[in-house]
Amino acid sequence: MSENSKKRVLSGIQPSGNLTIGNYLGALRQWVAEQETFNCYFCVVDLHAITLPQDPAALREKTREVAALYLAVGLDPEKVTIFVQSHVPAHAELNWILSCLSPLGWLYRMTQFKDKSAKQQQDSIGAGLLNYPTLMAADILLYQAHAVPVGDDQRQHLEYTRDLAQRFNSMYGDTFVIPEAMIPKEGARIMGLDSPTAKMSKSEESDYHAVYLLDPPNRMKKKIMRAVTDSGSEITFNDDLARAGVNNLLTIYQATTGETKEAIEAHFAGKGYGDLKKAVAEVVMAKLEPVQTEYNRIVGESGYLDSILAQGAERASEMAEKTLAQVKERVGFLARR
Ligand code: AQP
Repeated sequence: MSENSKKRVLSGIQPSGNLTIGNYLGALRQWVAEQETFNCYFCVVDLHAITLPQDPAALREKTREVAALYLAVGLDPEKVTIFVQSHVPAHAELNWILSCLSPLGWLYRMTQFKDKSAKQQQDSIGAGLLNYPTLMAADILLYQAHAVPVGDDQRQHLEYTRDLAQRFNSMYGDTFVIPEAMIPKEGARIMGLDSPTAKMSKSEESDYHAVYLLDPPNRMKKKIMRAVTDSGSEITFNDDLARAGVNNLLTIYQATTGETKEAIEAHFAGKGYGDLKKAVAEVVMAKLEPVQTEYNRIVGESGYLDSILAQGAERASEMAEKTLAQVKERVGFLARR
Protein backbone atom coordinates (compact mmCIF):
# COMPACT_ATOMS: atom_id res chain seq x y z
CA MET A 1 0.00 0.00 0.00
CA SER A 2 1.39 3.49 -0.78
CA GLU A 3 2.02 5.93 2.10
CA ASN A 4 -0.78 8.18 0.79
CA SER A 5 -3.46 5.48 0.85
CA LYS A 6 -2.64 4.34 4.41
CA LYS A 7 -4.59 5.75 7.36
CA ARG A 8 -2.62 8.26 9.39
CA VAL A 9 -1.68 8.03 13.05
CA LEU A 10 -0.19 10.72 15.28
CA SER A 11 1.01 10.56 18.86
CA GLY A 12 3.62 12.13 21.11
CA ILE A 13 5.25 12.11 24.54
CA GLN A 14 6.38 15.07 26.62
CA PRO A 15 10.12 15.34 27.37
CA SER A 16 9.20 16.36 30.92
CA GLY A 17 11.13 13.65 32.77
CA ASN A 18 12.31 10.06 32.49
CA LEU A 19 10.05 7.83 30.39
CA THR A 20 8.32 5.20 32.51
CA ILE A 21 7.00 1.71 31.85
CA GLY A 22 3.59 3.46 31.83
CA ASN A 23 4.66 5.42 28.74
CA TYR A 24 6.02 2.20 27.23
CA LEU A 25 3.07 -0.11 27.93
CA GLY A 26 0.39 2.57 27.36
CA ALA A 27 1.85 4.19 24.27
CA LEU A 28 5.21 3.21 22.74
CA ARG A 29 4.48 -0.51 22.54
CA GLN A 30 1.42 0.17 20.38
CA TRP A 31 3.28 2.61 18.17
CA VAL A 32 5.79 -0.07 17.19
CA ALA A 33 2.97 -2.41 16.16
CA GLU A 34 1.20 0.31 14.18
CA GLN A 35 4.17 1.35 12.08
CA GLU A 36 3.53 -1.62 9.77
CA THR A 37 -0.04 -0.67 8.85
CA PHE A 38 -0.38 3.09 9.27
CA ASN A 39 1.36 6.21 8.02
CA CYS A 40 2.70 7.31 11.42
CA TYR A 41 3.85 10.64 12.80
CA PHE A 42 5.46 10.48 16.26
CA CYS A 43 6.67 13.66 17.89
CA VAL A 44 8.47 14.69 21.04
CA VAL A 45 6.06 17.29 22.37
CA ASP A 46 8.35 19.95 23.83
CA LEU A 47 5.73 22.71 23.41
CA HIS A 48 3.50 20.69 25.74
CA ALA A 49 6.32 20.16 28.22
CA ILE A 50 6.64 23.90 28.91
CA THR A 51 3.03 24.09 30.13
CA LEU A 52 4.78 23.36 33.46
CA PRO A 53 8.14 24.90 34.40
CA GLN A 54 11.17 23.11 32.86
CA ASP A 55 14.88 23.64 33.26
CA PRO A 56 16.07 24.66 29.74
CA ALA A 57 19.19 22.44 29.70
CA ALA A 58 17.24 19.44 31.04
CA LEU A 59 14.46 20.01 28.49
CA ARG A 60 16.96 19.91 25.62
CA GLU A 61 18.60 16.78 27.02
CA LYS A 62 15.29 14.99 27.61
CA THR A 63 14.06 15.91 24.12
CA ARG A 64 17.01 14.03 22.61
CA GLU A 65 16.61 11.18 25.10
CA VAL A 66 12.93 10.68 24.29
CA ALA A 67 13.64 10.77 20.53
CA ALA A 68 16.43 8.19 20.96
CA LEU A 69 14.06 6.00 22.98
CA TYR A 70 11.50 6.12 20.16
CA LEU A 71 14.15 4.54 17.96
CA ALA A 72 15.41 2.19 20.66
CA VAL A 73 11.99 0.59 21.26
CA GLY A 74 11.85 -0.31 17.58
CA LEU A 75 10.39 2.56 15.58
CA ASP A 76 11.94 2.51 12.13
CA PRO A 77 12.65 6.01 10.72
CA GLU A 78 12.27 4.60 7.22
CA LYS A 79 8.66 3.73 8.01
CA VAL A 80 7.57 6.48 10.42
CA THR A 81 8.17 10.20 10.78
CA ILE A 82 9.91 11.06 14.06
CA PHE A 83 10.26 14.75 14.90
CA VAL A 84 10.37 17.42 17.58
CA GLN A 85 7.13 19.40 17.88
CA SER A 86 8.81 22.85 18.10
CA HIS A 87 10.69 22.15 14.84
CA VAL A 88 7.37 22.45 13.00
CA PRO A 89 5.97 25.95 13.68
CA ALA A 90 2.57 25.01 12.22
CA HIS A 91 1.69 23.39 15.60
CA ALA A 92 1.87 26.72 17.42
CA GLU A 93 0.06 28.54 14.61
CA LEU A 94 -2.87 26.14 14.45
CA ASN A 95 -2.99 26.12 18.24
CA TRP A 96 -3.69 29.87 18.17
CA ILE A 97 -6.45 29.57 15.57
CA LEU A 98 -8.10 26.70 17.47
CA SER A 99 -7.73 28.58 20.79
CA CYS A 100 -10.00 31.25 19.39
CA LEU A 101 -12.67 28.57 18.92
CA SER A 102 -12.13 26.77 22.25
CA PRO A 103 -14.85 27.45 24.84
CA LEU A 104 -13.28 28.08 28.26
CA GLY A 105 -15.98 25.90 29.82
CA TRP A 106 -14.69 22.88 27.89
CA LEU A 107 -11.12 23.55 28.98
CA TYR A 108 -11.91 24.04 32.67
CA ARG A 109 -13.65 20.65 32.68
CA MET A 110 -10.50 18.70 31.72
CA THR A 111 -9.40 16.31 34.46
CA GLN A 112 -5.70 16.69 33.65
CA PHE A 113 -5.97 20.49 34.05
CA LYS A 114 -7.74 20.07 37.38
CA ASP A 115 -5.10 17.58 38.62
CA LYS A 116 -2.05 19.48 37.41
CA SER A 117 -3.29 22.96 38.36
CA ALA A 118 -4.15 21.72 41.86
CA LYS A 119 -0.42 21.06 42.37
CA GLN A 120 0.51 24.67 41.40
CA GLN A 121 0.30 27.98 43.23
CA GLN A 122 -3.13 29.20 42.10
CA ASP A 123 -1.89 32.64 40.96
CA SER A 124 0.97 31.19 38.90
CA ILE A 125 -0.88 28.62 36.77
CA GLY A 126 0.07 29.35 33.15
CA ALA A 127 -2.58 29.83 30.47
CA GLY A 128 -0.69 27.14 28.50
CA LEU A 129 -1.68 24.49 31.02
CA LEU A 130 -5.34 25.30 30.44
CA ASN A 131 -4.75 25.37 26.70
CA TYR A 132 -2.86 22.04 26.64
CA PRO A 133 -5.75 20.10 25.00
CA THR A 134 -6.06 22.73 22.24
CA LEU A 135 -2.38 22.32 21.38
CA MET A 136 -2.90 18.55 21.39
CA ALA A 137 -5.86 19.02 19.03
CA ALA A 138 -3.62 21.09 16.74
CA ASP A 139 -0.98 18.30 16.72
CA ILE A 140 -3.52 15.70 15.71
CA LEU A 141 -5.56 17.73 13.23
CA LEU A 142 -2.54 19.11 11.32
CA TYR A 143 -1.75 15.56 10.15
CA GLN A 144 -5.39 14.72 9.46
CA ALA A 145 -4.83 11.74 11.76
CA HIS A 146 -7.47 9.02 11.66
CA ALA A 147 -6.26 7.41 14.89
CA VAL A 148 -4.34 8.44 18.00
CA PRO A 149 -2.72 5.67 20.07
CA VAL A 150 -2.70 6.85 23.70
CA GLY A 151 -3.13 5.59 27.24
CA ASP A 152 -6.49 5.81 28.96
CA ASP A 153 -5.60 9.14 30.66
CA GLN A 154 -5.75 10.90 27.29
CA ARG A 155 -9.26 9.72 26.39
CA GLN A 156 -10.86 12.99 27.49
CA HIS A 157 -8.41 15.08 25.45
CA LEU A 158 -9.24 12.98 22.40
CA GLU A 159 -12.95 13.68 22.88
CA TYR A 160 -12.10 17.37 23.14
CA THR A 161 -10.12 17.18 19.87
CA ARG A 162 -13.07 15.56 18.13
CA ASP A 163 -15.48 18.21 19.44
CA LEU A 164 -13.18 21.03 18.38
CA ALA A 165 -12.66 19.54 14.91
CA GLN A 166 -16.41 19.19 14.47
CA ARG A 167 -16.92 22.78 15.60
CA PHE A 168 -14.36 24.03 13.06
CA ASN A 169 -15.83 21.87 10.29
CA SER A 170 -19.34 23.13 10.94
CA MET A 171 -18.22 26.79 11.04
CA TYR A 172 -15.87 26.74 8.05
CA GLY A 173 -16.75 23.64 6.03
CA ASP A 174 -15.25 20.15 6.11
CA THR A 175 -11.54 20.58 6.81
CA PHE A 176 -10.40 18.11 9.43
CA VAL A 177 -10.58 14.32 9.67
CA ILE A 178 -12.30 13.42 12.96
CA PRO A 179 -9.79 11.20 14.82
CA GLU A 180 -10.46 8.08 16.91
CA ALA A 181 -8.64 7.18 20.13
CA MET A 182 -6.74 3.85 20.04
CA ILE A 183 -6.45 2.64 23.63
CA PRO A 184 -4.65 -0.64 24.35
CA LYS A 185 -6.64 -3.48 25.93
CA GLU A 186 -3.92 -4.20 28.47
CA GLY A 187 -1.65 -1.64 30.10
CA ALA A 188 -3.78 1.40 29.23
CA ARG A 189 -3.37 2.70 32.79
CA ILE A 190 -0.30 1.67 34.75
CA MET A 191 -0.44 2.94 38.31
CA GLY A 192 2.33 4.25 40.58
CA LEU A 193 4.24 1.47 42.37
CA ASP A 194 4.19 3.43 45.62
CA SER A 195 0.66 4.82 45.12
CA PRO A 196 -1.34 2.25 43.12
CA THR A 197 -4.50 4.37 43.01
CA ALA A 198 -2.70 7.16 41.08
CA LYS A 199 -1.43 7.00 37.48
CA MET A 200 2.29 6.26 37.11
CA SER A 201 3.73 9.55 35.96
CA LYS A 202 7.18 10.59 34.79
CA SER A 203 7.04 13.92 36.62
CA GLU A 204 6.29 12.37 40.02
CA GLU A 205 9.36 12.91 42.18
CA SER A 206 9.18 10.01 44.64
CA ASP A 207 12.05 7.48 44.21
CA TYR A 208 9.87 4.37 44.26
CA HIS A 209 6.98 5.59 42.11
CA ALA A 210 7.98 4.45 38.63
CA VAL A 211 10.30 2.14 36.72
CA TYR A 212 12.14 4.24 34.15
CA LEU A 213 13.07 2.74 30.79
CA LEU A 214 16.71 3.67 31.36
CA ASP A 215 16.95 2.55 35.02
CA PRO A 216 19.79 0.08 35.67
CA PRO A 217 18.27 -3.43 36.09
CA ASN A 218 19.04 -3.66 39.83
CA ARG A 219 17.23 -0.36 40.38
CA MET A 220 14.18 -1.65 38.45
CA LYS A 221 14.15 -4.73 40.64
CA LYS A 222 14.49 -2.74 43.85
CA LYS A 223 11.57 -0.50 42.90
CA ILE A 224 9.31 -3.41 41.98
CA MET A 225 10.22 -5.38 45.13
CA ARG A 226 9.16 -2.33 47.17
CA ALA A 227 5.81 -1.90 45.37
CA VAL A 228 2.85 -1.30 47.67
CA THR A 229 0.52 -4.31 47.93
CA ASP A 230 -2.00 -5.20 50.70
CA SER A 231 -2.33 -7.49 53.69
CA GLY A 232 -4.05 -10.27 51.68
CA SER A 233 -2.42 -13.15 49.86
CA GLU A 234 -4.53 -13.92 46.78
CA ILE A 235 -2.94 -13.13 43.40
CA THR A 236 -5.87 -12.39 41.11
CA PHE A 237 -6.92 -9.47 38.89
CA ASN A 238 -9.31 -7.38 40.98
CA ASP A 239 -10.78 -3.88 40.48
CA ASP A 240 -11.27 -3.36 44.22
CA LEU A 241 -9.22 -0.26 45.20
CA ALA A 242 -7.94 -2.06 48.28
CA ARG A 243 -6.24 -4.59 45.91
CA ALA A 244 -4.91 -1.93 43.50
CA GLY A 245 -1.24 -2.72 44.13
CA VAL A 246 -1.49 -6.42 43.25
CA ASN A 247 -3.80 -5.64 40.33
CA ASN A 248 -1.22 -3.16 39.01
CA LEU A 249 1.63 -5.68 39.24
CA LEU A 250 -0.49 -8.25 37.41
CA THR A 251 -1.40 -5.66 34.76
CA ILE A 252 2.29 -4.85 34.22
CA TYR A 253 3.00 -8.60 33.93
CA GLN A 254 0.17 -9.09 31.48
CA ALA A 255 1.03 -6.10 29.27
CA THR A 256 4.71 -7.09 29.24
CA THR A 257 4.24 -10.80 28.47
CA GLY A 258 1.01 -10.74 26.44
CA GLU A 259 -0.29 -13.77 28.42
CA THR A 260 -4.00 -14.10 29.23
CA LYS A 261 -5.43 -13.21 32.65
CA GLU A 262 -6.44 -16.85 33.21
CA ALA A 263 -2.96 -18.18 32.44
CA ILE A 264 -1.37 -15.59 34.72
CA GLU A 265 -3.73 -16.29 37.63
CA ALA A 266 -3.10 -20.03 37.21
CA HIS A 267 0.66 -19.42 37.14
CA PHE A 268 0.57 -17.50 40.45
CA ALA A 269 -1.98 -19.70 42.23
CA GLY A 270 -0.62 -20.69 45.66
CA LYS A 271 2.36 -18.31 45.36
CA GLY A 272 3.09 -15.23 47.50
CA TYR A 273 3.42 -11.51 46.75
CA GLY A 274 7.22 -11.84 46.89
CA ASP A 275 7.09 -14.37 44.02
CA LEU A 276 4.81 -12.07 42.03
CA LYS A 277 7.16 -9.10 42.46
CA LYS A 278 10.20 -11.18 41.47
CA ALA A 279 8.42 -12.44 38.35
CA VAL A 280 7.30 -8.93 37.36
CA ALA A 281 10.84 -7.61 37.85
CA GLU A 282 12.24 -10.40 35.67
CA VAL A 283 9.88 -9.87 32.73
CA VAL A 284 10.28 -6.09 32.86
CA MET A 285 14.09 -6.31 33.00
CA ALA A 286 14.13 -8.81 30.13
CA LYS A 287 11.86 -6.57 28.01
CA LEU A 288 13.95 -3.45 28.62
CA GLU A 289 17.43 -4.92 28.29
CA PRO A 290 17.49 -4.84 24.46
CA VAL A 291 15.89 -1.36 24.51
CA GLN A 292 18.76 -0.07 26.66
CA THR A 293 21.39 -1.73 24.46
CA GLU A 294 19.86 -0.16 21.36
CA TYR A 295 19.54 3.23 23.10
CA ASN A 296 23.27 3.21 23.93
CA ARG A 297 24.12 2.33 20.36
CA ILE A 298 21.95 5.16 18.97
CA VAL A 299 23.29 7.88 21.26
CA GLY A 300 26.84 6.65 20.66
CA GLU A 301 26.59 7.21 16.91
CA SER A 302 27.58 10.80 16.31
CA GLY A 303 25.12 12.84 14.21
CA TYR A 304 22.66 9.97 13.69
CA LEU A 305 19.83 11.23 15.91
CA ASP A 306 20.15 14.81 14.58
CA SER A 307 19.86 13.58 11.01
CA ILE A 308 16.73 11.53 11.82
CA LEU A 309 15.13 14.55 13.52
CA ALA A 310 16.02 16.90 10.65
CA GLN A 311 14.54 14.50 8.11
CA GLY A 312 11.47 14.01 10.35
CA ALA A 313 10.85 17.76 10.69
CA GLU A 314 11.02 18.14 6.94
CA ARG A 315 8.52 15.35 6.26
CA ALA A 316 6.18 16.51 9.04
CA SER A 317 6.29 20.14 7.84
CA GLU A 318 5.19 19.11 4.39
CA MET A 319 1.94 17.61 5.70
CA ALA A 320 1.39 20.21 8.44
CA GLU A 321 1.89 23.21 6.14
CA LYS A 322 -0.60 21.82 3.66
CA THR A 323 -3.33 21.57 6.32
CA LEU A 324 -2.43 24.94 7.85
CA ALA A 325 -2.66 26.70 4.46
CA GLN A 326 -6.16 25.29 4.01
CA VAL A 327 -7.17 26.38 7.52
CA LYS A 328 -5.87 29.92 6.97
CA GLU A 329 -7.76 30.17 3.72
CA ARG A 330 -10.97 28.92 5.41
CA VAL A 331 -10.79 31.41 8.31
CA GLY A 332 -10.19 34.31 5.89
CA PHE A 333 -6.49 35.16 6.26
CA LEU A 334 -5.03 37.06 3.30
CA ALA A 335 -2.49 34.86 1.50
CA ARG A 336 1.10 36.13 1.52
CA ARG A 337 2.32 36.83 -2.04
N1 AQP B 1 0.68 5.39 33.65
C1 AQP B 1 0.41 5.28 32.36
N2 AQP B 1 -0.23 4.18 31.90
C2 AQP B 1 -0.51 4.07 30.57
N3 AQP B 1 -0.19 5.01 29.66
C3 AQP B 1 0.44 6.12 30.08
N4 AQP B 1 0.90 7.23 29.45
C4 AQP B 1 1.48 8.06 30.35
N5 AQP B 1 1.42 7.52 31.57
C5 AQP B 1 0.77 6.31 31.45
C6 AQP B 1 0.76 7.46 28.02
O1 AQP B 1 2.03 7.92 27.55
C7 AQP B 1 1.82 8.87 26.51
C8 AQP B 1 2.63 10.10 26.75
O2 AQP B 1 2.19 10.83 27.84
P1 AQP B 1 2.71 12.33 28.03
O3 AQP B 1 4.13 12.36 28.29
O4 AQP B 1 2.34 13.17 26.88
O5 AQP B 1 1.89 12.86 29.19
P2 AQP B 1 1.21 12.19 30.37
O6 AQP B 1 0.11 11.31 29.92
O7 AQP B 1 0.79 13.30 31.27
O8 AQP B 1 2.37 11.32 30.97
P3 AQP B 1 3.11 11.44 32.31
O9 AQP B 1 4.12 10.35 32.37
O10 AQP B 1 2.14 11.53 33.43
O11 AQP B 1 3.93 12.77 32.17
P4 AQP B 1 3.86 14.11 32.96
O12 AQP B 1 3.91 13.74 34.39
O13 AQP B 1 5.08 14.84 32.52
O14 AQP B 1 2.60 14.79 32.58
C9 AQP B 1 0.32 9.13 26.43
O15 AQP B 1 -0.20 8.36 25.38
C10 AQP B 1 -0.19 8.62 27.74
O16 AQP B 1 -1.52 8.17 27.64
